[in-house]
Amino acid sequence: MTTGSLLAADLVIAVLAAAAWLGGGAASAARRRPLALGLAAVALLATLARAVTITALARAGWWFAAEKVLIAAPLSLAAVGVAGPRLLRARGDIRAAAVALLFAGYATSSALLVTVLHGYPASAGAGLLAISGVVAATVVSGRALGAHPSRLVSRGAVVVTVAALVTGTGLTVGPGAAPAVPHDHGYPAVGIADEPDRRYTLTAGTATVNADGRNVAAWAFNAQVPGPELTATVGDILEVTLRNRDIGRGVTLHWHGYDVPNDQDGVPGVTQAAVRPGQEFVYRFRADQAGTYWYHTHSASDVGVRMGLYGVLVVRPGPVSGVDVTVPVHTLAGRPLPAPRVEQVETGTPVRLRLINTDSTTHRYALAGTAFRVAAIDGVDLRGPTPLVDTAVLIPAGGRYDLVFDAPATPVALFVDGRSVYSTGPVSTATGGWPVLDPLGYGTTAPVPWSRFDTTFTLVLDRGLDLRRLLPRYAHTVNGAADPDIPPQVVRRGDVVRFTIVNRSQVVHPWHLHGHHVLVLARDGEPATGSPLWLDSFDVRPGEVWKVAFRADNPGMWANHCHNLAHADAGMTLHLMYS
Ligand SMILES: [Cu+2]
Repeated sequence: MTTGSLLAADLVIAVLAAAAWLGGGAASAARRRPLALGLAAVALLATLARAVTITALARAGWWFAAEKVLIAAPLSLAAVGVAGPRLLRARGDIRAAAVALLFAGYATSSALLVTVLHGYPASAGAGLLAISGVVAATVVSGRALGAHPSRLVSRGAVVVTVAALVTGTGLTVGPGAAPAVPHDHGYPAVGIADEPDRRYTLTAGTATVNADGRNVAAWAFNAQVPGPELTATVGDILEVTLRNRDIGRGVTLHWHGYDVPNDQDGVPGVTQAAVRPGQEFVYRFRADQAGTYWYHTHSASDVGVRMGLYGVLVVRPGPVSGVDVTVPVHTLAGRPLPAPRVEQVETGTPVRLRLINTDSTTHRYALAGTAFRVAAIDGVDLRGPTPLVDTAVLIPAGGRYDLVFDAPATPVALFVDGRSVYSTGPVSTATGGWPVLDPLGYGTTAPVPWSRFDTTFTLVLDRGLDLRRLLPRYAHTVNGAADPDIPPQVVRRGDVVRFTIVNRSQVVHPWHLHGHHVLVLARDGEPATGSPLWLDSFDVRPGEVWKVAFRADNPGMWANHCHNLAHADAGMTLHLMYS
């Protein structure tokens, strides 16, 4: 069983236990003896089963089980300890066990709420809040059912509740008072003074475009989705003028995967101010990394990119030889955008397909009709890539894979999630059952260039209630906090930095650090064995633990976020900061 399915199973069992205890309490209050006993038996079994799932999760990593061991387990023990003996003694009137069963229900429910609303890290505050809720609910239920606890017990309960509530609230809010990212610099325009080799102008505006045969409203660069393809040769100085015609939410250009100087990174409120309607901003940087990249707005990025404010950036080492095409995949208004149609290619011609996933979720790509190699991932060439046949690749949100092959005499076709997007003729192959390439074991290995790390960080990805804004929201969190309250990761220039990313949520988080490529060291404790993988976008699936490293060689303030842009918008964004 994977850690991801263990997390899901534990959640289901916890819900079952809480519901059965509460149901048993209600049934016994209504003097429905067989039902009450049946539900109590289910509750007991589910509570015991949780001992197994919590132990297994703790063995997979403390991040997955902390609050379950420290808060849920003691509360569950108390539930069994109080409800069990009371049930055994309730031979005559089952109603006598009602308060005890309800207490067990409140205890397991509040432990469940700690996991669902608070998560990692476990805090004394969350534990105390949970206890105070249980005590208060039990006292209220007892009164309602006519149970008359002694004056001492009642006073004790009130004291525990008030004390737990006061300390709990303080402790919960306290650690969140983290230093927020300073958002008030003057944005010095440094850039490069040299004369540019390539000049482009991108004008952002609302537009109507054709998506899969239907006209839909879009936000577009130069009235097209995707925007114009920007190309350069290594060494070129690229100058891109961004103008905003009428996008009220503002626009910037972020060069996804391109490790530009910080002031060219296009993150509003961090490296520049958003470009408002009628304004412009000039980006200028040297194209010194060959590879497949893309650009997109980082202002209101979730809606902005989804509506079409993106395009391709390709930097080639020299003149194009053979067929070299980009295949950006995007879903606009729920419809896949068509990929460029391809003419018949002469047999033996070298072909490079630059696959780019510009959506917020993973896509599955399958190239049928030829053997191929994955020449590069996220713009960086792989070492010793071997030929693959009938193998699919998964590309995370924001990720790029370059597939290369020599054109065979027979047609080839590229399928994305089972749909043909590129073909040189009819190919009828069922690709759904193909195995998926694991890039961590593909190509020729090379030693990790560092033997020690100067700084280490751990990011635990989860969901939780965020109460630090006027409207409470169910945020996507990092270490229990949501943007802008996640403390920045502070590094010194030259540091070798290692960070561990743990996903204890139920959904995939495609992680994306700006300004740096990270070298993958290990996933779930298994070291990477293939070609060195320098990534800027990688899927951390539920229950996975990734270890990656990079050298801090690009000073500035960098966004470090989930590239499911709806998640980033809902709190899952922090910053890497040079001291
Ligand atoms: Cu995410």
